[in-house]
Amino acid sequence: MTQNIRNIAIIAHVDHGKTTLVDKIIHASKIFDAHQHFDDLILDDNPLERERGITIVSKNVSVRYKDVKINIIDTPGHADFGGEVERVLKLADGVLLLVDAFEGAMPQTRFVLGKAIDLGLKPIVVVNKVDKENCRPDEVHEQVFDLMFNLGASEDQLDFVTLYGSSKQGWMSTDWKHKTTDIIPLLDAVVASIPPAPVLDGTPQMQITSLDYSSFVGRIAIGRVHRGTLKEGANMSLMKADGSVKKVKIRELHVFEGLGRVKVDEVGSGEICAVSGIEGFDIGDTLADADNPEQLARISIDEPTMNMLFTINNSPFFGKEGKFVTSRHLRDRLFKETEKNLALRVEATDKEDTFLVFGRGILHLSVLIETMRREGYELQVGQPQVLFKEDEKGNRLEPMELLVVDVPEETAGKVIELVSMRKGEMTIMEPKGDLQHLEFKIPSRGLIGLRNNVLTATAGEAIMNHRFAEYEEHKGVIPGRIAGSLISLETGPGTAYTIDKMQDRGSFFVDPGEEVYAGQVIGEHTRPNDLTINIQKGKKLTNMRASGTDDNAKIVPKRQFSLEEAMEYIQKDEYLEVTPKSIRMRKILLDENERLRYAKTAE
Ligand SMILES: Nc1nc2c(ncn2[C@@H]2O[C@H](COP(=O)(O)OP(=O)(O)OP(=O)(O)O)[C@@H](O)[C@H]2O)c(=O)[nH]1
Ligand SMILES: [Mg+2]
Repeated sequence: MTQNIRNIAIIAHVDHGKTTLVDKIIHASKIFDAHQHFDDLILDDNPLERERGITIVSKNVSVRYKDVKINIIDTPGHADFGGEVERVLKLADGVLLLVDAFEGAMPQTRFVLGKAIDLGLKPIVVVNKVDKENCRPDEVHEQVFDLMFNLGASEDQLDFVTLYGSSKQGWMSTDWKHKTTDIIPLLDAVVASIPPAPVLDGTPQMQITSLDYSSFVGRIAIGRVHRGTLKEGANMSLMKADGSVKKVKIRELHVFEGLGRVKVDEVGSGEICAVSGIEGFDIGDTLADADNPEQLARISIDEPTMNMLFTINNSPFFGKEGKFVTSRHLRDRLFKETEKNLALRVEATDKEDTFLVFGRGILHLSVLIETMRREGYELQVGQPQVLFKEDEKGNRLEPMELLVVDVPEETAGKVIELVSMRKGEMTIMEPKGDLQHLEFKIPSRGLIGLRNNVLTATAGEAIMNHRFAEYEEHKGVIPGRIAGSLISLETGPGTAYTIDKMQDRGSFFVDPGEEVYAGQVIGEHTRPNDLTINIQKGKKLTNMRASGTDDNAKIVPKRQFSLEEAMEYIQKDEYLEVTPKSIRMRKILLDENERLRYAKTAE
């Protein structure tokens, strides 16, 4: 059985068009194989991915072109999921590096390309989105070449093929000025320049690089058969990190075909497959011969950089909207998540209803929170905390990030000021089209809440991207949110009359008539201190009048927060209350006197 396989991973910065391209490749392959049929060609298939337009988990698909099977791994571009990309690169012999023809190489491009170069993978560069106005394909091509050179690419890697085109319009070409009608030039390049997966003979070996979960068969191990052949029903050895070897048995084998999977009896060296029936595996384990097991070099999983406290909802409004509200529910759900969410870690605390959840960033954690609230959970989370480390001398180290901001020239000064206040140091400032391109190194702590401020200062024009760089010596105190909170003194709906009267105190997060509780954060104070106010008193009946009354007319609409914005907004002494229908901010201590007492003892 000689197989002709190409294994490629598609990598890029977030939004540069990976998933769109994979969709188009699948479309195109239909022409070559009449036996395959497809349903909806939407690869980002979970509801959160669709809504946000981002890929959260990588996916395997496969197409046949000429007599070659091309396994394609679509990867997420957001930095929070970078660890996932690093792992799945192990499945590939080559990468398609996509770069936006206007934006050029961005932080995540550098990161993923660096990993691919280190692993010795052969790249094909796709300068995408050449349909965009003001794009600069030639400049971007040169930039990618320089980047690869600086990343230490070999002669062979530097000798890469470049294609230009538009995933969205579904065409690729070796010359961006000569538009084609399809993406065939790309498939031709893959077949010609990506090395075929080598077929290695010997006892079977497969490293488990990712996993899938099915409620019927449980956890499914995904990996590439490195050597030999895997057979259905075969007894195997599972080789663990601690050196132990477990006897396991392959229940079923699947390979990827189109958007789906097909069951097969055996899988040969070089092919990517999904194995069910393996109990107790971890990522990085090797599935090897039953009698003569040999381990493959382990892969490491990204360490978390951030944690958040998760606790049950104990606000006065608890249990009104959710189905799952007890600490038992919360515990089970969180630990279940760790079975498939590899970069996530959950630790119990000395309080039965409180857990520390460790993740790779705000987005990583917010995806979990959002998923839970959709499933019917109620919970509260605390302010996200970055994780510090100590070096051998006992110095405190903190995570630093590379921050890139593209911003109209007239607001660049404001951005630099905001970032500097948070201990960010500018490393690059250069023009990029009509924009200024700024690069900084900034403590991860300083990034929390920065986006809100930068967007306000630039009237929403700034494009911000960041990713973890390294740990460095702690940079000292960073000023937090400058404004204090407006806190409700009482429970009940706020009246238009009082909210109107208090407009000069700050901006509100609630509308007149909205139920609030004592201790809830209902707005942002114009001054640095917290202010507890009564918004329920006076002229209650005015609420009953039709909107458009004098009181209502003058009231600024409430400020709305997305889940992530709210996570970045809350302070140390505040919680975010999350239910299927609501996101509220609150003081951990709801009672004003208790807060005052606590503040005294803290002094
Ligand atoms: N103008 C233009 N837009 C494109 C092109 N390719 C993709 N897009 C758009 O860019 C956005 C992001 O595309 P995706 O394919 O989801 O990007 P991605 O790289 O998979 O993003 P992540 O998975 O989140 O990293 C979508 O709105 C696409 O419609 C292109 O060639 N030209
Ligand atoms: Mg995608």
